[in-house]
Amino acid sequence: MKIFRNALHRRHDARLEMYRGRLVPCHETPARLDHVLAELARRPVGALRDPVPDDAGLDEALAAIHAPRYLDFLAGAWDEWVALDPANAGTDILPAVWPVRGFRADVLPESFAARIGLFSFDAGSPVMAGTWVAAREGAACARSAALAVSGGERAAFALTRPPGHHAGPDFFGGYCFLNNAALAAQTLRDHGAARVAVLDVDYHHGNGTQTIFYGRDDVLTVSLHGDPRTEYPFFLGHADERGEGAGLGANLNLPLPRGTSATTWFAALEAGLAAVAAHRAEALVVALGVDTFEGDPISGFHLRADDYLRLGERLARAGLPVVLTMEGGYAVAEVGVNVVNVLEGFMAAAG
Ligand code: SP5
Ligand code: ZN
Repeated sequence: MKIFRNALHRRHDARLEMYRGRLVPCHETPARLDHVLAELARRPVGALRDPVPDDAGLDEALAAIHAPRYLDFLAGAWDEWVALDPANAGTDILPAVWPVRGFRADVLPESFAARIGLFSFDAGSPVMAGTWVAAREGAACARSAALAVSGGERAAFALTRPPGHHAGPDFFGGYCFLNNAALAAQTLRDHGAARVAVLDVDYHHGNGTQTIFYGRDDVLTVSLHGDPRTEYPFFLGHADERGEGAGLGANLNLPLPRGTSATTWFAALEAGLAAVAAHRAEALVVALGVDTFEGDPISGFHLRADDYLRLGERLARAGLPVVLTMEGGYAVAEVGVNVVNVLEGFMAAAG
């Protein structure tokens, strides 16, 4: 398996996220990815490589899934923040005001505070000096993984953080800024796959990916996740969301209650893979979060380390070329074993 690693991931190392009225340490830390690298050093399932250099093709791919004014804002947000007050350089940026129903999103405010609210949906995803550079290099990893698979590789992994699946056409949130899984799907489409599927196995609903492709029938989006009635991101991810317009029928949500066992989860995975087969997808993107782990501090499913081997095997048996993108997983010390188990299970079953 080709593994494209984001060597710039540490540039995004935010300090605090808002939780229950307090600022608490960020769950989404550089150590998460370091644990995957350490485990890959013990169990090499593929050589590590850098993505193809940042180029015009990356801009083009990003522009296909994100709005220009969102990308422009994110690219310049840190410089704007520091220009407001040089003392801001010591503090990460968090939004505190959002345009809810009835407010206007068409008029771009001049105020920085207003614009960062317009382009986000929570106060848990700090933007810092290196956020853009880290996220952009991650997008390059996702694109490179998709290009490798388009070129005939059976599987490739974008080993990156910050994660991506909560980021929508023009918003960040859920620790995500650029949607790596969507970028991989779009790249596969642009390089020969007529129909692509995204299967999101992170604990949280892949709201960003769903929203990006909601009106399209060429990219099926499937997500297995904690029921949004009780679980983050709360406002999307219900079973009755099936897509709209041309995309009607090309979105499948499989919400499961907090406390769901591995047995029930794997049954839902079968339903998700059946939809992928029915879509006649020619390539599969797996948004790989391992926050389904029983020890995850912010999630509520009960998968164990061995279950990730089984997941990898099952994904391989779907028989499609696969791009995996690294998403959530916050039991930091176990993230490496769990992620590499998926990759190892895949390689063992892919033969
Ligand atoms: C990619 C991904 O998995 N994003 C998840 C974002 C979840 N953000 C909200 C989590 C709030 C939980 N905070 C619990 C703090 C207890 N100490
Ligand atoms: Zn998650």
